[in-house]
Amino acid sequence: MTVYEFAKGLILEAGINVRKIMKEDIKVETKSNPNDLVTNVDKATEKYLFDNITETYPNHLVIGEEGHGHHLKDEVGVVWVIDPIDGTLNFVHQKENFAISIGIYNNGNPYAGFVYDVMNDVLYHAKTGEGAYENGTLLPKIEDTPLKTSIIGINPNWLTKPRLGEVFKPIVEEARSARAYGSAALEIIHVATGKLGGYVTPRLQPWDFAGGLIILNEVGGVGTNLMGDTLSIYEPNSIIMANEQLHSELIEQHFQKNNEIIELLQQRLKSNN
Ligand code: 2AM
Ligand code: CA
Repeated sequence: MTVYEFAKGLILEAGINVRKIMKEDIKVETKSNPNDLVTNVDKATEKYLFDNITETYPNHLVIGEEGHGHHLKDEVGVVWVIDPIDGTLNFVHQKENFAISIGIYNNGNPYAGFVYDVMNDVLYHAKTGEGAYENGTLLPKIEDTPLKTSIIGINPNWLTKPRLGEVFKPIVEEARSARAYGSAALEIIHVATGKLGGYVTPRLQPWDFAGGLIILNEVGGVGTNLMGDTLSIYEPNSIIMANEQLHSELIEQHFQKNNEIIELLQQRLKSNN
């Protein structure tokens, strides 16, 4: 069995377990602040993924959100970047609109990405160079769109921030409209399926974007930080995921114009890391 086939089976099994345990009892705890939640399901699912990966492949490394993973800086070899539940607030409040996300990198190169929309039982998956799939169906390449006819994915909370609001408000004003789905992995998938032209956010952790980015790249989409730099799976970053045309337009017409604010944001991301 290839690593790709193993990962595909594993994420589907993890989803079955999530659907089972969430019917019983969801125990919610807070992390860094009252709105930063984690549940017994996040923890159990990360442990399930971590144990299965490391038992099957003892030399593979894992980066995960809830503490089971290794703490890596730039290791060589195979690295799995996993989020057991992406969209924990949706998981707790809505019992839907959340995903399990896995990105697998080999010596820093993208190998395969998986985002499992658990409640809809839809698995998005891609092996680098072989296209992206929604369950068994090959996804077409996404189309270029200018901002004025695009729907943008953005969390409205960012518009309330004094300096970042200055950067993001004109984007929302110029776009056809804006949407917030509450799971970064699924927002990236919505870009990969053409439902959104792009998704922007000032801060994501690697496990929020690692799987989705590989899928998006396979359909011709582009993912970078807000300065247009390549993303690393070893550090948090600001994020733009979009079709190629919209990506260039947002970088050139919006983010470069605000380079002082964006540079400050990048410095903060580095110092908090
Ligand atoms: P999570 O549910 O795995 O924590 C919500 O807008 C999206 O952003 C979710 O994908 C959520 O991931 C992620 N997120 C929430 N708070 C975050 C933070 N402080 N830094 C980075 N990502 C965050
Ligand atoms: Ca998570």
